[in-house]
Amino acid sequence: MDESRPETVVGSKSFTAVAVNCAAKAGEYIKMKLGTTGQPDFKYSRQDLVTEADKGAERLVRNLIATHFPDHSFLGEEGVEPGPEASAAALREALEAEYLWIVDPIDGTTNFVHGFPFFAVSIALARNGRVIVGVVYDPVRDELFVAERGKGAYVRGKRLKVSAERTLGESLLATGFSANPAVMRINAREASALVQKARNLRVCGSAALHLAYVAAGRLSGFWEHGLNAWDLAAGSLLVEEAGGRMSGVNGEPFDLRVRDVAASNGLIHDELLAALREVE
Ligand code: 2AM
Ligand code: CA
Repeated sequence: MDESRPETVVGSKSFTAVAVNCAAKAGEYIKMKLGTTGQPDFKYSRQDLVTEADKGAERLVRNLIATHFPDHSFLGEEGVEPGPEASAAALREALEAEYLWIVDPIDGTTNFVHGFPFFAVSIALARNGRVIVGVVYDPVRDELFVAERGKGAYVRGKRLKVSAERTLGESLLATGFSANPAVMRINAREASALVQKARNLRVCGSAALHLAYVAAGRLSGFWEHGLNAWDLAAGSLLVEEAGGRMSGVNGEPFDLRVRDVAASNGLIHDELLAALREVE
């Protein structure tokens, strides 16, 4: 027994085991709350919603992680003031930690509020600013997507692999509409242009699940503007470990500070970025 560790530390569970356990527990909790949370509160705008379920699930995950790893830092969507500037500032500070857990208790809150069954718990662990574990859990389908850096990405014990489409014309794409009206207008023009080039376009309302679907080969590519680290951290590792590519929409290398993001099977990435660049 290590005397220097507080009594609350539970054994030597692996980071991934804790992430999986937290995601499963939080997923069960939000599924139980589905349809019972009443009116949401507005955060930054009338599109930016939060419910008691978001706050309760985040508390649950934060407490579980603190039990296992009391020295680790924690960045959760509900612990940060609303708005892009506050998010960026919180992330800058948080990334200085050696171990940082990045948690979105419900990615797809608007869907959750409306009972549209496409939302997920997203939990990632970054070491010195680089994601090393990522878990995205869809409690409705009971699909838990998990990745460890260098060890691949899995769902239900099956290794994930991105899809094989080579052109936009054969691709099923997804995007997400930001709550910011100016960004939404740009995004609407992009969506209009891209849907004409691709096989089709989906806008399902959870960036974390869209990324998991790119990793699983169910979507060929995805882009969205104005995302936060908690929307992206876990899903980005799923995509990379499934053989896909992450970048900024202008082609810059992906890291947790990038907010305008493209993800794909790799094969269509340059064509996707070029098509986005063409949009006026
Ligand atoms: P959320 O449900 O956790 O808020 C949908 O297009 C994606 O954008 C979701 O991942 C959603 O995460 C995120 N999102 C919704 N409103 C947002 C906002 N105001 N700022 C940043 N991201 C937002
Ligand atoms: Ca989110």
